Amino acid sequence: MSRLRSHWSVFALLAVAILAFATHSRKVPADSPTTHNVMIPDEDRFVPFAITIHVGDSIRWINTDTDDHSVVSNDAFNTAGHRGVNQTISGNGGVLVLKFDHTGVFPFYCRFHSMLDKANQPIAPGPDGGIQDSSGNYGTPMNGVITVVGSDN
Ligand SMILES: [Cu+2]
Repeated sequence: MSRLRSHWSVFALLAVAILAFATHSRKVPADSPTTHNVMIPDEDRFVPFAITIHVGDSIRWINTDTDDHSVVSNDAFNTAGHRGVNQTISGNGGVLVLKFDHTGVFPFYCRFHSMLDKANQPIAPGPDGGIQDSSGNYGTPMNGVITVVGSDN
């Protein structure tokens, strides 16, 4: 093979490799829809507490506790859609899936383990509400927050 032809085949091979890489990269966009799990363990909490997802992604809440829990949206601060959510997730494997098509913040509570007013706003834990432990102290409500980034569909 001549020196010139050899250079050309190396160039052609490189071009094919770059093209294949570029095509492959385009087929796996960063915003391909994903379903993220938020677990409820054998305790009154959501894990993770805070999660950031992309527009078009879904959240799947899975209740592995023996008690029922719920997802209630906070209307005042909910900019990510799904206003007025009030869904029970049964104990021992209950599941709730919500898809998010808008950017924003979605704070949510469990209505059984938070003290909420009529507009689903949390009321500060205290003598009038909240979770009271055996020693009489009031703890934080069971809640979590989803931040949706990207561009609105
Ligand atoms: Cu709960």
